[in-house]
Amino acid sequence: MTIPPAEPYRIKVVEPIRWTTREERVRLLAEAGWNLFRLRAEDVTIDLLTDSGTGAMSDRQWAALMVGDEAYAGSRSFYRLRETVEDLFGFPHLLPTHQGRGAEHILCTVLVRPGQHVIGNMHFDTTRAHIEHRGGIADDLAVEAIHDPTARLPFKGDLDVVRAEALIGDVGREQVAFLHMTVTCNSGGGQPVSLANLRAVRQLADRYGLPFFLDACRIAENAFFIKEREPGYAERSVASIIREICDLADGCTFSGKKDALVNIGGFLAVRDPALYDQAAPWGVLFEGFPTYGGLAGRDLEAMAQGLREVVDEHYLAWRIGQVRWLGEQMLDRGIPIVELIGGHAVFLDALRFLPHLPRGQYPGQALACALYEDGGVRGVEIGAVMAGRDPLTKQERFPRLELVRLAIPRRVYTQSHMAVVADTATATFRRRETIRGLRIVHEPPTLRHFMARFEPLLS
Ligand code: P61
Repeated sequence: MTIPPAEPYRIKVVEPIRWTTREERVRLLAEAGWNLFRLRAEDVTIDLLTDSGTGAMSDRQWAALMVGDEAYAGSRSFYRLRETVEDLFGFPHLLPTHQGRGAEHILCTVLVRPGQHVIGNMHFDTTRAHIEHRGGIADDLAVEAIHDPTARLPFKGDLDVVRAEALIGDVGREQVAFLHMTVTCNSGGGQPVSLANLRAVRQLADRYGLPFFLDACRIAENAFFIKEREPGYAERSVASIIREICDLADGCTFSGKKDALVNIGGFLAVRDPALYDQAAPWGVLFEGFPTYGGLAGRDLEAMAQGLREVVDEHYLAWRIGQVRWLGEQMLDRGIPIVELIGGHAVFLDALRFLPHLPRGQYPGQALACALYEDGGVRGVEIGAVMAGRDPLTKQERFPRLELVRLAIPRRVYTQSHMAVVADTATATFRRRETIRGLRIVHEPPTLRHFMARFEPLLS
């Protein structure tokens, strides 16, 4: 697949960004308690906090907003979205939701009973929270290589099917609610899942009579990797690969804020009409009537149009190529990152970047703050601060990986912005020995990632 030589779009509307000075940023960091979630977005020059809901819509999506049908029941826009989802994914029954977690809420309400396991490669944190909210247990059973940032393997998002089957054997089939594969695997570094593995997951589901769902929010990016890396798929269209993935599953939860190229929206899509009938009343309760699901008719239109655009292979080649280009710049300069480079983000390895900082001084958080100080670039810590404390023992949890994610919004930043990010990371890397650890000065009882305040240690 050839990557277009420049952005495969031109810019019709612009949004100014603000360049700040280092002195300002040092002051702003102190005011925010060294927690980048507490910054005002206008004080960030290049915002790589998330690729979720931060993409740019196309002229056709903006035009689609105008034809949104705002009927409470039976909106034309709902039917358009349903047709699009059925066309692309093959799931005929659709419940729109305000975003991905709304779909997780409905699915877990219907399928998870207290004490049951939901087995996946690596559950995203909202999925895990919804499973646990129902009294369930979320098991992350991706292949071992996903924990090794230096393992250069093509499909590190795959499920370890042997361990998954052993777990089913241990707890008993009745104690498993469903299998859930996140494509690409966000929490594991945006790593793709292979079709061979998804087929094995389907066989596992069939052996035990278990439902199998996808978290499909980055499915187009995953399909692109399959085309690039999996033998036999080079000549296949991304759209047909998406369909082949979905044909293996019973349905999907979906956050439209990623691969549907919209700022808000999501859905639950299922194959089985009986499951739809069970889910729809919960949809009404949590989200809204089943033909709008907490969204405006115009949002449904924009999502339908976005799904049609995301399978454009020039777009996808550029998108994945842009993330890869940024990662390769880092590698060329000796900066430690998670390899292979994933689909939506470059993940800096804070433990190798700042080996002088002990885990208890939050090297990921310190590195994220240093990048902001050096260039106004905002990423997000994915490490001990995010993991928080064990709910029972209240002890801090130190996950095996301590990362800073630089997630690239879709169609928003140009190549020269990416060059600024690479230069900023290089400047931070050059002064890495001067970067101090942090200590927490305020810690809320839950969700400290968003609200905690820190202070740099003196030495
Ligand atoms: C992100 F820190 N992702 O990556 P919703 N599944 C998957 C996701 O990546 C995902 C959702 C489901 C976000 C946003 C985010 O604590 C956080 O539409 C694979 O956001 O409900 C979201 O989709 C949920 C970041 C969300 C967070 C919650 O940045």
